[in-house]
Amino acid sequence: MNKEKVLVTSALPYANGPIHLGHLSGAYLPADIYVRYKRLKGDDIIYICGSDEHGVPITISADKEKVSPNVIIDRYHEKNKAAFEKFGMSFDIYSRTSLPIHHKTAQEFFKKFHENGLLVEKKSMHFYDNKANMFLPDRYVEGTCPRCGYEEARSDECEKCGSLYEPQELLNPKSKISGDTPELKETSHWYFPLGKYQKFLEDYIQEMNSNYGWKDNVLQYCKGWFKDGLKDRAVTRDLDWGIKVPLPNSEGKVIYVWFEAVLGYISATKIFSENLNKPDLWKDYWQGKDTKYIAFIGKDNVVFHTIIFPAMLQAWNENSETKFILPQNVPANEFLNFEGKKFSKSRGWGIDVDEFLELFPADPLRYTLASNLPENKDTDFYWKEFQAKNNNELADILGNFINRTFIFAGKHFNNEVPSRNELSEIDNKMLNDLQVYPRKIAELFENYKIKDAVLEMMNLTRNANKYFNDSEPWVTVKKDKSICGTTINICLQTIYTLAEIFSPVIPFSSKKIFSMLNSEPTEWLSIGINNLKVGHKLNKSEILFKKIEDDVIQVQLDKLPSSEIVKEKIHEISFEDFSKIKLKIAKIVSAESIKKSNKLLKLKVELKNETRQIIAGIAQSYSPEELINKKVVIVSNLKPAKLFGELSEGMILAVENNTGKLNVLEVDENIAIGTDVR
Ligand code: B3M
Ligand code: ZN
Repeated sequence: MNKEKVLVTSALPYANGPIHLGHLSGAYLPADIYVRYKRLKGDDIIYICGSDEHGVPITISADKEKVSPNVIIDRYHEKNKAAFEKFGMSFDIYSRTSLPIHHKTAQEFFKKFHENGLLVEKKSMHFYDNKANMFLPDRYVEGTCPRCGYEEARSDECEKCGSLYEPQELLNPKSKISGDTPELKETSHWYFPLGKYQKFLEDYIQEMNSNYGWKDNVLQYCKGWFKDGLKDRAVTRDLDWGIKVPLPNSEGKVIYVWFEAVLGYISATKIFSENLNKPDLWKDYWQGKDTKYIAFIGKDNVVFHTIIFPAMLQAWNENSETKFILPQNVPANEFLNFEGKKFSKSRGWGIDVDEFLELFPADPLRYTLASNLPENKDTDFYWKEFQAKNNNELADILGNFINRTFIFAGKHFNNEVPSRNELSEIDNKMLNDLQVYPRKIAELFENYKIKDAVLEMMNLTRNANKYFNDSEPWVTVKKDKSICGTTINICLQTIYTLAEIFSPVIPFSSKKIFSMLNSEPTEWLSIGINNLKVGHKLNKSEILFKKIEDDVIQVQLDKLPSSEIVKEKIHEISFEDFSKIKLKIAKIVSAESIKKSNKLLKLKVELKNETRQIIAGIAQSYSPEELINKKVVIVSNLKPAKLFGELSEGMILAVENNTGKLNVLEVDENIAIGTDVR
C-alpha cells in the first residue's frame, strides 16, 4: 500500500457540558482508532479537534447558571480536553473556536463571500421574545416539527427527522427563556446561496461515493435534503455571543455558529502548524492535491459536513487562487444509547467520561465501545456488557493467553525467546494467521469498518488460545523441549502481533505488552512471524486486565434513577393463550417487490391445500429470488390485513442480527408443508 497524506477531523464538541459515552462512540473513538492505525501504517496523518465555543448552546448554559459565556467555555474546554486525554484520544491538536485566529479565519471566509456577491441581505421574520427583549435564535425556540410532528423540534431544524425549515413553519413555538409564545418580528440577515450549489453537491457526493464508498445512512440523509431542494440559508444571527459580522453597520449580528464552527477545523490546523514553527504547514493538508480529508461525526451533524461545509469550501475555491480539498468521506455514526434509552443529562440518564474514568481504566471502555460502535444502527451501552467484555474477553481471552505464555517462557526458557524448530500443521496455521489477520484488519480499517476490525482482533486472540491448548506445551515440555520451544516462540510472536493490532483500540495495555516484550511496534505491514528474534530477552510480566466483580457493577446500576428504568414488561400467558397462535410450515413459491415500498415484499406461500398471499417487511434483507422454495414458519391464523393496498394473510417469523439484517426462520427440506409448529 502507498503512503497516504490524510487529514482527519472529529466534530468539535460544544464546550457547554461534559462529554459522555455517546459522544465517544459517535465521532471520537472510531476516529482515534483509525488515526492510530494509520500512524502505525506509516501514513502522514494529522488529527484535528477542539471545542465549539459559540452559538446558542453556550449562551443557554450561561443563562442557566447566570454567568458569562466565557465562564462556561473555559470550564468545559479544560474539562473535556482532560477527559479526552484520559480516554487516550490522540489529537494532534485540541483547539478552541474562541481564539483570535479562528475569528480571523471565519471573517475571511465571510468577507470573501460578501465581496464576491454571494451573500445576499434579506429581511425576514424571526422569533422575538417580548419579555426578554431579544430575537430568539434556533435552540431558544422549541415547537412541533412541521414535517414529522416531533414536539421538541428547534426553530429551524428537527433532530428527529433531520428536516431543515424556516422558523415561520414551526408549529406551537415556545420561547425557552420566558416560556411565552414568541412573536415573529422582522430583522435582516445575510443569506448564503446554498441552492446554487445543489448540482455541484450532488455530483460531488456521487463521485465520492462511487470512488470511496460512502455509508448508506449518510447517502440517505443527503438524498432527503436534495429531494426537498436546498434553500438559501441565513448565515448571521442576532446575538452578542459569537464572531462579529465583519461589515459596517452590523452591530448585534454574529456569524451563525455552524457557518464558522466547521472552519474551526482549518483554524485549528493553522495553530497546529504555528506550534511546530511551520506556519504554512496547514496548507499541505487543506490544500494539498494528494491529501484525503476524512470527517468523523455523529448522524446529527451530517448535513453540515456533507452539504454546508463542502458548499462553503467550493464557494471559496470558485473565488480564489487557493483551493481547499473537500471531504473524501464522512463516515457518520448513528447514536449510542445507554441501558436502552437516550442519554439525558436532565433525567440523570447516562455517565460522563470523566466520571467513568474515575471508576475504571480507559482500555476496557474503549474496547467495549469499539466492539459495539453504532456504525449501521443505534446501539446501547449496558453495564453488564461492559463487565462481560472486560472479564470474558479482555481478561479471560487476551490477558490469559499473554499470561500463560509468559509463565512458560519464564519457567522453562529463562525469559528468552526460544528457537522455532520443525513446524507442525497447527504451528503453520497459527503462523499463517499472524500474516493474514493484520492485513484483513487493515482492509477493514481502510473502509471505516472499525467494529468489524475489532471483532477480528478478538477472533485472532481466540485462535491463539486454541493454538496454545492444542499444542499442549505442558506435555511437550517434558517429552521434547524443542517442540515446546517452537510453541512458545510462536505464542510470543503472536503476542507481538496482538499488542500491535490491538494498540489502536487499547493503547494503554498495548504499551504495557510491548514493555513486557521488551520491544516496540513496527510498521503495520511488517507485522509478521519474526518480530521477536530468537534469544531476545523478555521483561517481567504483569496482569493486564483486572476482573470486575458483580457488586461493583450493581453499584452503578443502582445509581440509575429508578423512575427511568425500562423494565421489560414480562406479561405471562397461559398455555391455552399460546395455543391460540397457529404456527405452520409454509413454502415460499413466489416473491416480488412492491412498488412504492422499499421494505415490503409480496409473497405467495403454499400450505397443505392452499396458497396464501403474505406481505412481509423483509425487502431490505432478501432479494425476491433468494426466498423462492424456502420453507419458513408462518403465523397462519393472523387476522388478514391490507398493506399498501395488498392483502396479507399471515406473517412470516424472522429474527434480526446485529447488523439489522432479518433472517427468516427456516426448516429443512424434508419437513412437510402445513406441519404445525409447537
Ligand atoms: N458542536 C456538534 C455538537 O457538539 C457541534 C459540532 C460542530 S462540528 C464543526 O453537538
Ligand atoms: Zn421532524
